[in-house]
Formats: sequence, structure tokens, C-alpha cells
Amino acid sequence: MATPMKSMETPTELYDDERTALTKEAFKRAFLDNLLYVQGKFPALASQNDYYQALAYAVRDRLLQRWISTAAAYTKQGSRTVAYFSAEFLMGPHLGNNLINLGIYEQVREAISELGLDFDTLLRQEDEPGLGNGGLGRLAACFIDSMATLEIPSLGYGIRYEFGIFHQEIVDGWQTERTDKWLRFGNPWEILRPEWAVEVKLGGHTEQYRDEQERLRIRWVPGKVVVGVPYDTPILGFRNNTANTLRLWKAEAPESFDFSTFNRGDYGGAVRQKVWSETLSKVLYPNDEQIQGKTLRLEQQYFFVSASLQDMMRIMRVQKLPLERFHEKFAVQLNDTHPAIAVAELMRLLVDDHVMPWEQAWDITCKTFAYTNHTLLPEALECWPLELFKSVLPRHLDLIYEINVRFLDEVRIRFYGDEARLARLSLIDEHGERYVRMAHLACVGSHTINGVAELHSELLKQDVLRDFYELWPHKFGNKTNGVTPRRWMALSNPRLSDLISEAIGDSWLKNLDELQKLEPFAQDAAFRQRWREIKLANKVDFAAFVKERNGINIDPASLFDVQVKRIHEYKRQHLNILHVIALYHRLRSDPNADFQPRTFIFGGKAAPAYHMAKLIIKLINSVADVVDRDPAVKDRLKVVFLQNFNVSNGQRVYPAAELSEQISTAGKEASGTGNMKFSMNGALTIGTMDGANIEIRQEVGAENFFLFGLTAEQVAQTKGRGYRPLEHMTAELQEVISLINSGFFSRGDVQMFRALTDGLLWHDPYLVFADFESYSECQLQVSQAYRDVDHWTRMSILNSARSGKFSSDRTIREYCADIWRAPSVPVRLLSQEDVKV
Ligand code: GL4
Repeated sequence: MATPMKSMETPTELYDDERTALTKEAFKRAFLDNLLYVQGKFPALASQNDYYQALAYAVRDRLLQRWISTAAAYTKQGSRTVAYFSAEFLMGPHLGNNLINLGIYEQVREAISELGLDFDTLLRQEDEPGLGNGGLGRLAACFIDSMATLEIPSLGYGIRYEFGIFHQEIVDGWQTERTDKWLRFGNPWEILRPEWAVEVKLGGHTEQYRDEQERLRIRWVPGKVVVGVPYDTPILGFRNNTANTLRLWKAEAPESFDFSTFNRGDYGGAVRQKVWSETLSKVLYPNDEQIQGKTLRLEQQYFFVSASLQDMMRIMRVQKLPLERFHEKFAVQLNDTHPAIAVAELMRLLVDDHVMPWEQAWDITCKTFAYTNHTLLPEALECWPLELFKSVLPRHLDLIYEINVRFLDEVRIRFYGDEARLARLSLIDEHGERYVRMAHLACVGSHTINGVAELHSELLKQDVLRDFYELWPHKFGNKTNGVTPRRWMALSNPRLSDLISEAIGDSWLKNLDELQKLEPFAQDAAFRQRWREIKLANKVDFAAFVKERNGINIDPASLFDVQVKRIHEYKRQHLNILHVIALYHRLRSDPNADFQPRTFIFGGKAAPAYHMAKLIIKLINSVADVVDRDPAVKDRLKVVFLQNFNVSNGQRVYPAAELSEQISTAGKEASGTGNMKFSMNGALTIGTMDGANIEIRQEVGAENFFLFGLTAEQVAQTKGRGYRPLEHMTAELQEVISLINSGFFSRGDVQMFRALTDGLLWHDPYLVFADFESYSECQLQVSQAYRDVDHWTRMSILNSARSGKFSSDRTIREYCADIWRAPSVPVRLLSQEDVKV
């Protein structure tokens, strides 16, 4: 592996004492000290993981000064702080990223190799914190990176799951899940803050009582109490002095061991409370865009939201701010509806615990929250059965009723006599079994509501949140997603990043619009040559990785065509694999066909209970297997399923990709963010008019984008007319389906893929058949374009050069300007003098 951003090393005034100086010598000394004093090992006994830990602690020591300085600056300034509430933070490995942001990557790498160790091996030791499912959790991670880079006071609040997203293994072509034990060897990046633990109540009932002034009040008598303990991870800005905080809550029992029970001889009962309490933060629910409606999930959501709001109130006490100014001190962003219970919880804290009048509390609440919607899929809209909700949060249900009564009164006046509208807007769904609608709670309690790409924000207004839009049009807006170029370019694609910096200087990493300066280089033959060499080198690296993981050889000269993302029918991995089968069929029918060799790379996890998604994985692997064994297509067609697609594997695959598959049914993918990572790294996109694809195409130019398929409007019309997939059957598609049904890919088992093929033939809810021909034709254009090497390279450079919009820095600037109104606070590094005890 090359070194990320050699040209950009700018070590600045870090602590200059012997312990944390940035000289190579001081670093080596610190590293060896940590090996002895933290890991308790000496080199002869140390494992690679011991070395990694020692290295991580040496780096951590060097960023704590920034953390302390940041805390000091924020406390002094007392300015508005963004609290980003998210049930998921898909951070990926910290070590490499921290080295990049500190500007000491190269030095550290040299220090480590001078000690005779392999730096890349140590980097690979880190078990990535996979505390998210996919795009939504990764977006949260990009956002906190950008907030730190833009020097915005912010806190990420979430859950410290003991087990993150499961580890995917492919066994006989099927997905199997293994527990993700990421904390097994400890986590050097977090600092436990037991002194800030808070209690969170659950269950029980409510009762009336009279307070000292004889006022009738309501009190919540909980059935159980858990303790939330914060674990803090510093989040560095890029080459500045800012280190913000990601604060994740672990659930513990108030008393870890119940002695009275123990003394009665009930040993099991004595630990039961502890066990139950800890299950709250035990495991991440592995569903993306699909809710399961489990009690434990609601408890998790409430647990982290309540702990976070209480923590924010503690901060206000420390800063001697009255609670009446809560909304001035904090702007809370709700990352989807997972933390939407915060609306009711803030009301409870203000009204019940702090005896604030309802109207004032409600005013503060609405000025505090803003809500981001991330999906239009109906199965992802959170609704909790009333009885379940009541059993977990009896007091909140009362509060929600009260919020609802007042809200509907407002609606009644605005829309005189429109009973149907009242029912549609209500926080409670009363059709059949009754439910609490979390999206409605979020809308009512927020001052701003946004979608994550232009099309998605439009569809929200027209469709899912239409009634709210008609009520409060001023609340609605769009914030197109973005990704951090630090992780997704500097760290993962050092070769390309160095070339770019050589050409246009290195400030593009802070201001991605500067990539525009690359445009003229698209006309420079020598530059194009280097651009190609870099892509090839990245492909060679990736091929070696595939060889090691899958044991198969892929040809770096073939076109690398990649689809990596969660497996979901709406994302249409099956459209892709059906096309691969069509190509296979063409090659078998006409062995001498003129054919651009391609390697199709797939990766992604399926929710464990999502059978169709798992069947799609099996089909991909079965096709991979047949193609690999068939000498007739050797050297021309390859299919690879990359196991356990996660952040680390993403860092390997985006730089090597040439074609990015963004082929969701139009109107279904809210934004997508992988699409942006590919384009930045010079891959061309084959895609539908969906999510952020539309904006990518607009930026890079229609001539540098392979567009196919129905538009969202056409999809709606097609469905409205009564879609019949068979009407879109072509001869080739017929061959493909027959081949699958004949058992060709399943060792003669004609039943194996029936659920999939029958589903397509008779229902095809995501219009795979309707788009198949358009997709096939577009793929032919891709193959032709790829042959014109110079032209392809020009398009690739332009994709990168025009991807500036898709930096999460741009997104965060927009959130700051339009929603949070949080000013930046530059941090001055404290000197040793400042921190003397
Ligand atoms: C998602 C969307 O599916 C995805 O398009 C979007 O990019 C992402 C971040 O906004 O959010 N919504 C859910 S739920 N999971 C996602 O990945």
C-alpha cells in the first residue's frame, strides 16, 4: 500500500514534551513504553495486536491535548452546540483516519517500520466499530467528521453496542452471521466517564399526586431503572485543533449484584437484573430500512435519548445556564425517527421534573429539534403498537396524547371540517390496531424537516409527509447528503490523492470544490496516463485482496464493475445478476463474440430475516461459481461476492472501481452515499434517475454518466396502470429465467430460486423486468466506451473533478446555515502552562 497523502504532512504545534512530541524518536519511545506499561508485553512476546494497541495509545496521547483544548474553548465560549442524535454511528477504523487528520501519517509509518514492524499489518489489527447498518449510520460518521473539520461545537450521541453489525460469512453460497465481538481486545479510542452516568427509567405506571403547593401532578413510577454510562471517543477535525466528542451510552444495572436476593440463596436472581440491564446496549438490530417492532428496540431508543438529554441538562448546569435557554444552547438533529421519542422525553424532563409550564416547554422543544427523514419505504416507517409503547413508556404515551390533542386542535381550525385529514395527521394511527406514529411525532416536535437528496425531499412533500407539508410548508427543505473526502479519498486512495495534490495543491481536502481545478488536466495526455496507472495499481492491490479472501484470480485488465451496498430488492442486485447471466448466455451461444472482459464485484449484507435478500446472495454466489468453473468464458467474465462488506473493505473497493452500479428503482433510494464515493474516486456511474444519482449526473454532465431506466414519475404511472412484468419479457430475459429455473446454477435443484423467479414473473414490485432492456443496452454502451481508453479516462477525471458538491463539509455548512445556526469556534491549543495542576 502506498502512503496516504505524503505531500500533505504538516505536523503542527502539538505538545512538545518528551512524552508526546511528534519527533520520530519520541514516538518510538512512546510506542515501546506503551507496549510495556499498557499492554504489559515486551517485543519477544508481543502479538501484532499488542503492537497495534501500543500504537493506538501513542496516537491517542497525541490527540488528547486537542480534546482538552477543545473542551476549554467551548466552555469559555459557551456557544451553541449541535447534538447529533443517532442510533447508529458506522465509524470504521480510527487509527488511519486519526493519523491523516493529525498530519502525522508518514512520520508514524516510518517510525514503525524503523522498529522493524509492518505498519499496514498493524493498521489491519483494528476491529472496526461497526455500530451501524449502512448508509444512515455511515452518514452520521461523515457528519461528525465534517463538524469537527468545520470547527462546529458538536456532540454525537448514540449507543455503545457491545456487538455491532454481524460479521457476514458465505458458506456454500449462503450468508451466515457471526457475532461481531469488536470489543474483545479492548478499545483504545474510548474513555469511560463513570462520573457522568445517568439513570434511565422504564416500564411501570403513572399516578396522580399533590405536590407541596397542593397542585395536582403526575408521577411516573417506573418498573425498572438502568444506568447509562458514557464512553467518549474524540473526533478530530482535519488539520485543525478541534477534537469533538462522540458520546455512546452503555447500559448497566444500578447495582450490579443484588445482595438481598443473593443472601436468600437465589444466585441466579441476584445477577438477573444486571443481565437484563446490559441487554439494552448489547446488540445493534441488523435491519436497514425495515423495522421489527421489538420491545427491546424501543427501550434502546429511549435509553440513549433520555441519557443524552439528561447529559445536556448536566452541561447546562455546569455552564450555569437556566433550562429556559435549552434551545439556545443546543440544536438537536434527529437522525431519522429512531431518536424521535426525544420530543416527548424533553417535554417530560421540562414539565414533570423541572415543573415548567406546558406552553413554555413546548416552545423550547420545537425550537430544539430538527428531523431528517432517510427513507420513503413504507416498511421503514416506525409505528409502535400502543400497548407495547405503553408498557415501556407509560408517561410518554400520556404526553403524546396531550401533544396530539393540542396539535389536532390547531389542525381543526386550519382545515375546517376535514375529518379525514385529522385522522391522517394524528400522532396515533387508529385504523385497526392502534399505533404511535414516530414520524408524526418528529414532524410536530421539530422546527425543520429535511430529506437527503433533491428528489427525495420532493417526494416527501408530495407523498409520505404531504399533509405535514400542506400544514407547514416553511418547515420543509432539502439537504443533499455528502461524504468525507478525508476517509474516502486521502486515507483510502493515497495514490490518487497524491496525484491530485501534485496537480492542484492540497487545499482540496478542506474545500472539495477545488477539485474543479483538475478539469483542464483531462486534456493532458501525460496526466491521463498517470491517472490510468493509479487506477490500475489500485486494481492490482484489490485483485490481491480478492485472491487472499476468495481464492480466485481476477484480471486487473478487465473492467471492474462494482455494486456494494446492503442487499435489498429495491436496490436491485438481482437486476445486475440477471444481466450477468444474460452476458454468460451470450458468450456461451456465441463463443467468438466480441466481448469486453469484465469482473462483476458484489458485496453487502442482508438482514438476517430477509429471506429474499439472502436468496439473491445465494444466486450471485451460484453464478460466480458456475462462471468460474466454465472454461468457455474464462478470462472474459468473472463474478466475485466480497464477504463482509464494511467500512474497511469499502476503503479497498472504491479506489479500484471503474463502474459504479447505482440501479435502484427510481423513487426508492433516498440518496445513496456510496454513489458519491465511487464518483470521487474516478468511477463512472451506471444508474437510474434516483436519489443523489440525479445530482451526480447533473454535476458531472450527462455525457459522463450512463443513465437508464424509468423515472420516478414513470414508475408511479406504470404501477398506477397495473404493472404486469410479463409484458416486458424479452427473448433474452426468457432465456435467463429459464436457465435459473432449470437448476443450471443450483446443481439441478429446480426449486432453489423459484421464490425469486416467481416473484419477478408475477409481482416484480421493483420493476426489474420493466428496466431490464434499458439496463442491458446501457451496459453495451459502457463496454463500448471502455474501449476508448482516452475517452474513458477523460470521463473518469471529470467525475472526480466535479464531485466537490458531494463533500459532507458542504452538507454540514448547509445544516449550519439553514437549521442549526451554530457558529464555528476555532480552538487554540492549550500549552503545558495552561494545564498545570
Ligand atoms: C438510508 C437511505 O436508504 C440511503 O439512500 C441514504 O443515503 C442514507 C443516508 O441518508 O439513509 N436510509 C436508511 S433507513 N438507510 C439508509 O442507508
